[in-house]
Amino acid sequence: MSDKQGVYRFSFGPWNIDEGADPFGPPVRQPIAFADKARKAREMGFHGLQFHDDDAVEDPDRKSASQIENEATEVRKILDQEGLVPEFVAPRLWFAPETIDGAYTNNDPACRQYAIDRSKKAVDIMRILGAEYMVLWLAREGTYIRESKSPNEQILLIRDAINELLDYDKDLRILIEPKPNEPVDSAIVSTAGHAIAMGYMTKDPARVGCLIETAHSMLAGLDPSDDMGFALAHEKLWSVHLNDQGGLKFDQDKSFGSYNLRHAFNQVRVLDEAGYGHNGEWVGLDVKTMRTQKQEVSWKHLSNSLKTFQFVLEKVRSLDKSIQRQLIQERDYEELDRYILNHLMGVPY
Ligand code: XUL
Ligand code: MN
Repeated sequence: MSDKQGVYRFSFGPWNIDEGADPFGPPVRQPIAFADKARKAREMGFHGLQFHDDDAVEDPDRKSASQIENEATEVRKILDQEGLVPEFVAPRLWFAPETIDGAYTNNDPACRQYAIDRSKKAVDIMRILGAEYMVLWLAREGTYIRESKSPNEQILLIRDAINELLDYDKDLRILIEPKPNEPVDSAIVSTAGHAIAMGYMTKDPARVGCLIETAHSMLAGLDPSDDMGFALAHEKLWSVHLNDQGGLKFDQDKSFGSYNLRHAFNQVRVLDEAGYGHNGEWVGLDVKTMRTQKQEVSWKHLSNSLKTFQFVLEKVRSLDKSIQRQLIQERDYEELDRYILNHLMGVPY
């Protein structure tokens, strides 16, 4: 990696190279084997991979402990061969019939138990892979109609579930990835503020942080760089999912900076100025292959996102701080706007 990238470690998840199915049409590409994705990750300059539990062990609900151990060990071998680090494991708590009405907040206690058991399996998989932490995207914890669940009870149920996982593994660190909607109409832990407050409610707040995803902040109508700053001020920004989003639509997971370069600039600026990455924090991507892409170029959104990060990082580090300071002092923010735009466009100021 070039010096410009400094301390940053980059990752993505195997689901970020997909077959192109969407709610309106079938797959348009052949699946790519995990080993090929891992090789491609290394070739593109990534340092690690992210996992859902079933990205590592297919259908863990139907596997014994020893089957889980064997399958996860095979994945670990591939990672080792490629020199890649497993960043996290996230339990997929939104696919099984038991999670139709939520996982930890399901109205049926048997379904809630399923969600806890499945999460514990994800911890086991995490340990076999050697992943650094667990990510909880609380996909179906919320409602389609308000009267179906109590909002305060949902918060307490999620707290209790997290406490049970913290007890299950005394070294476990959990990163909550907030998102305001999709798949449910209204998610209960919807923003950085909710995620961090949830962590403080648990029995060991020092082991609960958050992961901010660009698109998720934007879907909440917020600026992702502000959300990152908020989490940094709480010392809770333990990972990020960089991508992009064209306004309040479905979760688009576009390539980083592809929609709003200035947004990308400001996210990297906030991270870099805060010394993010110096303690090993990852720069994760969560970007989706365009459905139009042919098989042989179905990874370009990843290399493009990485290139954009490098480009924007160079812009962040070459910003003339004395000009910025002076314009702030003069309170001439129109001129500051001009300076930033010129800088981003490469036009002399
Ligand atoms: C969903 C999302 C997930 C999480 C991991 O929008 O971002 O892929 O990142 O479960
Ligand atoms: Mn994500």
